[in-house]
Amino acid sequence: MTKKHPVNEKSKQEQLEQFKTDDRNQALTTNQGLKLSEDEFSLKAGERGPTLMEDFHFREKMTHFDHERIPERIVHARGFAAHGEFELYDSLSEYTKAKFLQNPSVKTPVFVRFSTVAGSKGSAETVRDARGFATKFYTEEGNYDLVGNNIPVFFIQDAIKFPDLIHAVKPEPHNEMPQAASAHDTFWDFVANNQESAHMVMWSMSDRAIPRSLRMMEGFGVHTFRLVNAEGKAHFVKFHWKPVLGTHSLVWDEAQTISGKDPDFHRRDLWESIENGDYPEYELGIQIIDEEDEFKFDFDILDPTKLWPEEDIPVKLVGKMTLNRNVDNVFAETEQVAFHPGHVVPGIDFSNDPLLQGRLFSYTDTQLIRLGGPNFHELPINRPVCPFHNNQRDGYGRQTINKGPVSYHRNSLAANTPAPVPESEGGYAHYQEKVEGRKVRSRSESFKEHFSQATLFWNSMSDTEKEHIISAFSFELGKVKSKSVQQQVVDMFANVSTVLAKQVAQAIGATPPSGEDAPVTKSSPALSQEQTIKKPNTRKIAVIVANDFSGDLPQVLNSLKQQGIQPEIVSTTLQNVKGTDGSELEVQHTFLTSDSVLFDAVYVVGSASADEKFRKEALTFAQEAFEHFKPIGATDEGVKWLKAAGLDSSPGVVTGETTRFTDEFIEAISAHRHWNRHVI
Ligand code: HDE
Repeated sequence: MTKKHPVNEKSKQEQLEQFKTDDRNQALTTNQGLKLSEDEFSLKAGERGPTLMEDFHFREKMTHFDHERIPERIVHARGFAAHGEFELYDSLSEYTKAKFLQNPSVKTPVFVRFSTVAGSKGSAETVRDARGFATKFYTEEGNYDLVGNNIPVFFIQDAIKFPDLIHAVKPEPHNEMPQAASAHDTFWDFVANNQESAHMVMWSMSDRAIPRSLRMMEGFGVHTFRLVNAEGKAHFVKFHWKPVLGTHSLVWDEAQTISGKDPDFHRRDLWESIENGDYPEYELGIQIIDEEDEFKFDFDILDPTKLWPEEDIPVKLVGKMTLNRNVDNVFAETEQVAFHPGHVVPGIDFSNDPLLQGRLFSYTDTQLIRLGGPNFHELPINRPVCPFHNNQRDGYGRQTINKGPVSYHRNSLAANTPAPVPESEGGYAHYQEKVEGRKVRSRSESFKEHFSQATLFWNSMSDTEKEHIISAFSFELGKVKSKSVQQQVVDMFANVSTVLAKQVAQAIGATPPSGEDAPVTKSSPALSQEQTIKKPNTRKIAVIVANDFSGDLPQVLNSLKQQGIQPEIVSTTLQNVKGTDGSELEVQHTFLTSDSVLFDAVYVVGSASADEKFRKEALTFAQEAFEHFKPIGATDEGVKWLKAAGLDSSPGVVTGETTRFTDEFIEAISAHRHWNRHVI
């Protein structure tokens, strides 16, 4: 009988607890446990003399500090994570034998890391980029990692091109500019010369690349995987995460301002939501294709630049993930977590997607340099919750103390253990797909059509979404210096839509394409965010209040809170504001410390005694929110101010003159943006 590793018999949370330490109220010691009497002065030969070599305390402290940094991730460096759990709705035994997908009463602990792709570790979070959405399920059969993005397709079809893509999008090497941005020559040169990128570029130029919140974006496994059931029958599968709050975005001007006002906008939002008990939730969805139907589609299901339209292959919602616990230490957990698409469990297998196949190599390789050796699986955040035993030994930072003389297979001295487990008893056996072929460096003909789904995406957008895409291309290409690259991109995207290409050409001074778009034959409504779930929950409202506000205000704020809306008071100083009836409100922000871009809506209350400066500050908030198509409410003096500024009678602007003010304001907040507003 093998003895279980004691750590692994615990739940993930209990397991992590064992590694935690609270340094508060403890004596200060060296790492060897020696109590220290002093921590401010190095040991010197005389008060004004040189520091002595003998000062082991100084050397230990300084050496540790000197070595505190590890390499940031080559991609997805800027990330933030949280713990949670996954619950299944119904058994998926029809499709897979994965144990965590059998029993709805089992809760599987998860750790999810969200990230941007291109920016360095300290870069702003609301940049235009894909977002990583990586989930580690700590299952009883080992860790399963679903390492996805918030965009369902990718720029390239073969992993061998990944270094080229990333070199092109990262800051240009001669001057290391621009940070966390694709709006530069090398990225667009790559796009124009690697036209398989067309579909993903359409997504990157859309609102999907500037999510409002990590809680409000979809996740996609991107590749085609396989689910295999207990009878050995396989189905092709694509994985989806659907946010319960719907899929929502920022507008570009707002996103850029937030980058300066709060570069931590997304992590703050996630952190605060979890602290407030507004736990982010995502439903897991699967699309299934029978193996027999592999060739029934007008695209190759192994091509990662193609999605499976939801209208043709419905997404079945199979479970829900809830993120309910913030990390205790970002380095120990978020930074040291090591994801890998090859961390699978029995019942989940790969397809021959050449992008996926290459990823199966890259992720372990990158951890070796990033986490300093082959023992990263022993780090608390990476440990499975089930036992793990093998003949691997030693290496930097090894923590496990493996007992006994035997560390090889096959052996007789340890009765040939640790022993392989038959498939029937839970041993992983790769799906026996029949494969044969010549060794070739080439691409399948079925991968060579790059524009039909890019066009499907364009055709599925609302007019507003199309405008945003045109503006995004115009912005990005407007920053490109090479006229030739600009023209190449315009010519390339004429294959998607001449309407798009003509408008972009006009904006950047390139030659527009001739011709017209073919009539629309197909669209996929699921691709448009216009169709998404809209709720008022967790929307943050700036309530602009001065002393002598009307006594009704606390009641209005309570009604908003009952809908899950989060009003936060903004005023001139952080002193409490007082109402005419003597009530007081705590102020959370001042005009100096906050800005309308950090809120989902603005509610101008003011007061008759507020001065001119206050009125101007309040109107700056309202004006900016107006230009970002956000809901605006006004009561009391605020109504007069909005009227005088001409902001009162547009869609999504609700003033206290209506008797149903609170209800109408909640409706306006639930709509999120009012695109039919006329903004100059
Ligand atoms: Fe990754 N990717 N990737 N990627 N990826 C990494 O692994 C790579 C791709 C994704 O929060 C790296 O641990 C190759 C697609 C996420 O820790 C690295 C290719 C998708 C994360 C790597 C791809 C992803 C990574 C860098 C082309 C969506 C962050 C650090 C074949 C399905 C995980 C690390 C986290 C991270 C390689 C393409 C998602 C270098 C070679 C497609 C979410 O191994």
